Amino acid sequence: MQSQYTKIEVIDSHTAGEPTRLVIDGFPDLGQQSVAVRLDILRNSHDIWRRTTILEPRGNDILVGALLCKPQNPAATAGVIFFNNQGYLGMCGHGTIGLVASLHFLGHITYGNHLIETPVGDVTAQLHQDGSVSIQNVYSYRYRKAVRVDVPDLGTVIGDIAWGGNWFFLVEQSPVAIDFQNIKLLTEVSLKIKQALVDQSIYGKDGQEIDHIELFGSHPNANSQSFVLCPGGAYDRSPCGTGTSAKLACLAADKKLAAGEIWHQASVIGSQFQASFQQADENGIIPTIRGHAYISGKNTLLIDEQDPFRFGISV
Ligand code: PYC
Repeated sequence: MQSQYTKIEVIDSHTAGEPTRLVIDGFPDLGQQSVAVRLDILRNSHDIWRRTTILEPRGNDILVGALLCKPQNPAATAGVIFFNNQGYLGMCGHGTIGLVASLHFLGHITYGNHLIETPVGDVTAQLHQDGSVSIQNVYSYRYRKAVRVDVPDLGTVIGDIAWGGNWFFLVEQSPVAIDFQNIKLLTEVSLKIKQALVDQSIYGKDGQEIDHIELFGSHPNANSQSFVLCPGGAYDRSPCGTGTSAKLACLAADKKLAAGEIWHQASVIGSQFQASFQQADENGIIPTIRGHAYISGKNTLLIDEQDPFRFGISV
């Protein structure tokens, strides 16, 4: 019997090692409302498309999906909805850099500034002549300082809670050295901290789940090196754009970094973002994150109606 295929068109890229799969065609029409509303429609009525695109056998746990959307604002270049193996993200820094690089690869945009609509607010992206991209992220702030959490096998861990487009628990002194050799241990420790936050009812503002854990250490050629645990249990290969934004919010609150000063944030694999901020008000900042994305594929995903795993492998 001849197979019938449904198709999804994607551009794959990676930003500082962290992959982004930009969906340019093939998802259902989500309407013309804000991307925040369209995210809810995708989550509640069409989640199968996320799973099909991102889960094995077509995707994997580290892949971040980005659905290209027509923006509401005629002055904006694009709207975007980010998703991963577990669900949806408010904002994604590496993914926005990947989006801009992919739109440039497709010939849809030129160098300069681009307004991008995300579910948690508008961001501005600047595509530089050298191919790097700067993202002026959403308003970022530290919500709570030096929060104590009791973690089984680790004891008391102290961290800040901050918003950078997603919620982060930031541990200044990682209990495990930030080293590529320690990925398994860093992941285990971060998962324990994440679970302890839930068990001890420690949340972001308005009871929102803290779904990213960030551990920090020193680095010989950067201001800091981090390990970032993403919501689905994978670690971020990049220094994490929203995580670096949360970090800047804490540095600004502690007056350890001045507005306009450059901060070099290294990831656990050694890739780097350059970051700085403008003070927005007494509580928060507007961060700018600069990085480079590389195109790694221009693909048509095929969904064979006879394939028992066509909608992805999940529990
Ligand atoms: O770069 O913001 C980011 C990010 C979030 C999750 C993975 N990367």
